[in-house]
Amino acid sequence: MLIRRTAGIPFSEITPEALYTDRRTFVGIAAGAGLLAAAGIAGSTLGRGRGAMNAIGDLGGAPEDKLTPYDDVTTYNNFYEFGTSKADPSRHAGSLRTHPWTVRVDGEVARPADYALEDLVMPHKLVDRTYRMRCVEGWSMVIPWQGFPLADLLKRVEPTGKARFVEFTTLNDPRQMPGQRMNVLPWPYVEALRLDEALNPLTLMATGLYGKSLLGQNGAPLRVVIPWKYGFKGAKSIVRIRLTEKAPRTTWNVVAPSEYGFYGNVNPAVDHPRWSQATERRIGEWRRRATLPFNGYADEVASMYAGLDLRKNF
Ligand SMILES: Nc1nc2c(c(=O)[nH]1)N[C@H]1C(S)=C(S)[C@@H](COP(=O)(O)O)O[C@H]1N2
Ligand SMILES: [Mo]
Repeated sequence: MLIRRTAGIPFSEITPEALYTDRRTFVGIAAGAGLLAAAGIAGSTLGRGRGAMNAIGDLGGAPEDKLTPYDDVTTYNNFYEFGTSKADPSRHAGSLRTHPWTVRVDGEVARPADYALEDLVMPHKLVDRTYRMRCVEGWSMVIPWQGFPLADLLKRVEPTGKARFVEFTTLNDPRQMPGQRMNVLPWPYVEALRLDEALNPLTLMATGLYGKSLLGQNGAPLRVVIPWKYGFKGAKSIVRIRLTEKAPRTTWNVVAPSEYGFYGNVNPAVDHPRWSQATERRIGEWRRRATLPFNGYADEVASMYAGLDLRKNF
């Protein structure tokens, strides 16, 4: 298999490190801006003020959709590779080494390869996308992500005519991931999308949030974000992206098929067998709010499911 590697600036030095002063203004760090310019990806995050968030998926500044504080986004996590309690990932993910990092892209593509992370990410223009995120457990957050559309990557690797699904695999390394020394889930964690879902412009490969590189607990160095689906679909710390003809087996669907379907679309009308999905609690608030069909992204995604029985295909 071809190894793609280019000498150059380490990824750690070119990842946007803009600081958020308030929810709409980025303030660049001068040194960081210089490195970004040198790397040819200036303008991805730094130097963009008002309007930076006006991409697809921007929430439009509705006061009821305030950004979830950075401290909550980085300390209240699900990442069972680092333990099953919400505080475990932020406590234990410091042991995750994210460089060097290789992502295998294979299966039904014309250009299969093992990509060094830099080479996978660098060709893409990074975008800012603030998304509502809804966990199947009934809590939600609003997170300003940085990354690039998965569609851009898929076009680059040229799916074959047989490709119908995209599978994502998380790192499997019990030395770095203490939760993997326990049998809470079959490792590695695997998730998948239909190809049309993967190509939807909302689907993001995230490399950062709040203008900072992803921390281990949020899925560094690369994770997938699908804002109209429950959080479990968004595999973290991805080492392999495989295109397939047949539907891949996905972790939570294998473990509990009656509770977690392949689709995992947010749907307040279809309850989890053990609890209602009609409402949610935004982290940082006490009141419960109504959960929206497709998590509020129906205009962008509902057409992909026309004619599908969403009670059966949950
Ligand atoms: N590899 C892996 N990916 C994962 C999980 C996990 O346990 N392992 N948890 C999922 C669940 S249930 C949720 S809600 C989101 C949480 O992402 P966050 O902690 O960045 O908010 O990650 C998803 N991705
Ligand atoms: Mo979740």
